[in-house]
Amino acid sequence: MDEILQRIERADSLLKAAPSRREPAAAYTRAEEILSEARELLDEVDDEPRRLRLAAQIARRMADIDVAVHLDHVPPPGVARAPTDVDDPARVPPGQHLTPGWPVLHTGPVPDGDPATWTLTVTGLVEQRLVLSLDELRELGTVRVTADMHCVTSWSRLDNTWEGVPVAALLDRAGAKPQATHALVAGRPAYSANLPLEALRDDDVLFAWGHDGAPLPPAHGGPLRLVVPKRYAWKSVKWAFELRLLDRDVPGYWEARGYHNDGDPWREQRFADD
Ligand SMILES: Nc1nc2c(c(=O)[nH]1)N[C@H]1C(S)=C(S)[C@@H](COP(=O)(O)O)O[C@H]1N2
Ligand SMILES: [Mo]
Repeated sequence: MDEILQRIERADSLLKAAPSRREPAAAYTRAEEILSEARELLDEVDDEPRRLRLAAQIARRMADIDVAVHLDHVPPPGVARAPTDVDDPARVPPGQHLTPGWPVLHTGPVPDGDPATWTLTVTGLVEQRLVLSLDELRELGTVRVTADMHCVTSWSRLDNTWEGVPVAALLDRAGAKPQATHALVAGRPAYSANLPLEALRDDDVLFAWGHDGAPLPPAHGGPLRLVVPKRYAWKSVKWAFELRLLDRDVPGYWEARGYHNDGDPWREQRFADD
């Protein structure tokens, strides 16, 4: 515990001093290393609520570092500018700012995803387990949804037009068993996010293969990603390969590492201790 708190304190003093340093990037990199060490030590904390609180403190600082050094708010080549001149509080959740670009954020390498062989498995508490190709997903009913994307690191990208299949259509096809209440969506290389089935049934929640009229770029989760516009973007699992229905809520990758379990941007549910 103390070793974790000591590292958080050291990271804080580095982060505080970083902007006035001659080489701020070096200070951020060092702080990131120290916070990674702290995160590894979390496994030794047995008290689960305390572990999650510490994880939230670490995750919050890591998100600040992402904003300070990793996020380039210029649209990369081939990505259309998203609107940034919107000043409507009903459109921009608290604490968010608009970016014209589309930052790429994920852990691990971008997996090799051949659209011709990619499959999505619907399993767990279902009447019928499904393994569907992209063509089979399309046949279930293609829709387009225009929605905003809100990342917990504080950028929002407005007006994304997603093309995909509603998760509700998949749930209807597979048949959720009566005891199924939640789901875990898994993505490559080793990622997941949890949601209540009710949230997945929302009509803006899709497994998407298209974005703004083009195939979803590999860096953004192509060939297939989950899109959950009403939650922070970490719930929008890229390179999605499995939807597993459960009779309980099982935390996903970030939910186990200090992010909020629900992640509603309008309520600023960023971290586990918010
Ligand atoms: N498979 C996978 N999906 C993922 C992630 C990841 O690490 N792996 N990161 C999530 C996070 S934290 C964010 S903010 C969004 C970013 O999506 P983007 O890169 O298309 O902007 O993807 C989410 N989906
Ligand atoms: Mo994120």
